[in-house]
Amino acid sequence: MTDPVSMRRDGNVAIITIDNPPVNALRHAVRKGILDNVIAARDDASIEAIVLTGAGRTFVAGADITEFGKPPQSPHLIEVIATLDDVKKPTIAAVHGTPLGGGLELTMGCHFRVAAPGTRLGLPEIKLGLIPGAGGTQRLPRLVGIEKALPMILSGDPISAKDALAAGLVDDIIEGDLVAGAVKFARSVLAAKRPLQRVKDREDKLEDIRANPAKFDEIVAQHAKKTRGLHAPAAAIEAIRLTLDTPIDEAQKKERDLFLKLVVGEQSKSQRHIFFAEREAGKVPGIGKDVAPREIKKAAVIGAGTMGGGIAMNFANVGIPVTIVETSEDALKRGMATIEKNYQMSVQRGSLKAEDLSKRLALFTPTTDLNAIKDADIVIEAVFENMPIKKELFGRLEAIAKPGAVLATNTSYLDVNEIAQVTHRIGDVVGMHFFSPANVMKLLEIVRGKDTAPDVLATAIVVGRAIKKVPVVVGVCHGFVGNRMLSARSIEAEKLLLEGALPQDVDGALTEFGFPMGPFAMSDLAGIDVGWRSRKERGVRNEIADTLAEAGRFGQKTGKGFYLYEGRSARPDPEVEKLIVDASVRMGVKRRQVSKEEIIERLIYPMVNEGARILDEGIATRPGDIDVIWLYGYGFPAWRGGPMHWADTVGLAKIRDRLKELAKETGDKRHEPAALLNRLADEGGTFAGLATAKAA
Ligand code: T1G
Repeated sequence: MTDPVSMRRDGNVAIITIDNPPVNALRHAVRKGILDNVIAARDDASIEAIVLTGAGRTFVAGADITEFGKPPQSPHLIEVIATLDDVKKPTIAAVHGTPLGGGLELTMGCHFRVAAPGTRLGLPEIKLGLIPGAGGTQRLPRLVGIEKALPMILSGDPISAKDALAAGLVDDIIEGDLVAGAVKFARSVLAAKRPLQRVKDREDKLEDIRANPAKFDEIVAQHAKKTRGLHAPAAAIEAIRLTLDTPIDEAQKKERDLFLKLVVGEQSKSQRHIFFAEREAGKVPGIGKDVAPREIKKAAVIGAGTMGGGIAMNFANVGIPVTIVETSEDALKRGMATIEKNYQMSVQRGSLKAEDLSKRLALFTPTTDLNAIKDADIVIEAVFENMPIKKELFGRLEAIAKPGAVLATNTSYLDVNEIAQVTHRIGDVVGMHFFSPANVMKLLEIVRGKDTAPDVLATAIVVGRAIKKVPVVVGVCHGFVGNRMLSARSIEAEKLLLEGALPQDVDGALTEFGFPMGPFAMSDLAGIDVGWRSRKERGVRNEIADTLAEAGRFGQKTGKGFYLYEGRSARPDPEVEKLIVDASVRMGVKRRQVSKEEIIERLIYPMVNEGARILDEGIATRPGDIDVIWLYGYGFPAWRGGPMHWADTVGLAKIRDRLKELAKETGDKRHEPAALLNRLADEGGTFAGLATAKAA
């Protein structure tokens, strides 16, 4: 392993370069290398200035998250920064790519920071359930002020180099050769004999708020979103508040204590689990970098309804021209009108510039002629969830699409293998299951047919990432992974209503758990009639939801469903309570008090059980894949890490035993513990341990 940090000279300027691919994370050897080289340059009288920079695609992107949870090794980052603080020669951090977290904190040990255009700078620790732990909460406010620093730290979102220059986080933007520009900047500092003020000594941007500390709480009120039981935001605010009245050395110690408490907490462990699980989810065993994805320059979407329109928007949003096909001019016009309305809303919200609206729409080629997809590199169908309709369409696509085009179905639960069988290019067929609204939800289930070609699978993953989704590869079964587990939860939710709970009890328990909304509010949003029609087609009945639908209570779209609506605000409806009580009588179920704890157990344990079966059947590769699906597809709270990670924290034996009881109490075979769950529970194992075993 070559040294991850090296130093060369350009005349009287030392250039210290960090080279630790892929993101120059600050693992122990990197911290030690920086420290040794800074000390060497500091003590070398012939060196008059120091430039600190990173090789590869980015400056330091943070502490090495894989080191958390292991015993911290000196030199700690805070020691490296303290050594930089005391260098009496000009120190200049020359950054590019994504100087984040500890990487940005490292630069704030230098007198100056210069950035390449396009650099994005931030403190994303909050996204890992942490706070900056090496001075960031004290130094960023000293450079940019509390009004800018607090929202940056609470959101964890990076800012552009331009924004950073305006805010005072960087001192210059260097066009062209970054290092040469930084050396030139260093020489200009020397020539001008510019005063060298340490970031830690800068107080000017704190004067106003120190004189008017009430302003701090106003800023907090503006930016502290509903954190629903999250620990890191509160800790971040507590740390930043120290800038008002606590000397920085003491404040940095308190910041460190807050950080160390968070880093061993379940919430941060869960969020760090998701960070890595999300990256693992797109890796398919046996499909390495040697499998080249097909090039996608042009897309086509069949169907301009809610899903088709949303899917097409994803391509236009990243500049990929997309042909969108409907069966009639009317349907096409309606679809394009919805797309245009969505973009207009984005312009109003400021996420799309008005002048870009027409450019974005120009990327669409709306048509009723299916032949227009003949030169598309990928064709995604989003027509009715009906097997004969999909088969007929794929038969036609087969004759029109160009050789090598990826043929994807957006089906949410139908058998991709059966669809593929109607074509002679079954290797080109794959499932790309988007979640509604398709232009918003980040999850993309990539459904691997038994004959899907490796390069087609690789292409679907690369395209998924390119259109800013989180792709997870799943196998073929009814409902794949997400919806299969959702149906386990929905069955229990309906049974809980019959047994004594009300919609607001069930939804309330799940929102308190951390979901953005519960199953009944979700049904009202999606439309109770959607499930009702599908159940009628399949000859199954859901007593309460179908009774509501038969009463014309479809949910938000009819102003009433499980709840009564005034606009989007929902409130419980005594009529629904009566309807539920009558249903219990009809079904001969004696109503009783149902506790919050029981609701959570009854809703999530069966999901975990179904997840274990899914792993046993190889429908999902890793437990983390299931966690990522539930986070990005259904809003499972990141600070609980997803259903399988959460199950590990509850204890698999406890879950297994409760499921066994339920199976006995209810006679419902679905509660029989899955073989994998039984095995892990018996061994005292965890789902996480399973992933590691697989990886080994
Ligand atoms: N530590 C360890 N590995 C990391 C890493 C990190 N900080 N960041 C990325 N990786 C790995 C990642 O797992 C993947 O591995 C590969 O690098 C490429 O990442 C003290 C305590 C920088 C914007 O939170 O946001 O500093 O899958 O696929 O899409 O106060 O990575 O290839 O094996 O994401 O180009 C703060 C986290 C840490 C930044 C690049 N920093 N990283 O995105 O590539 S806490 C962060 C990112 C901290 C201090 C605190 C992104 C990226 P593999 P990638 P990318």
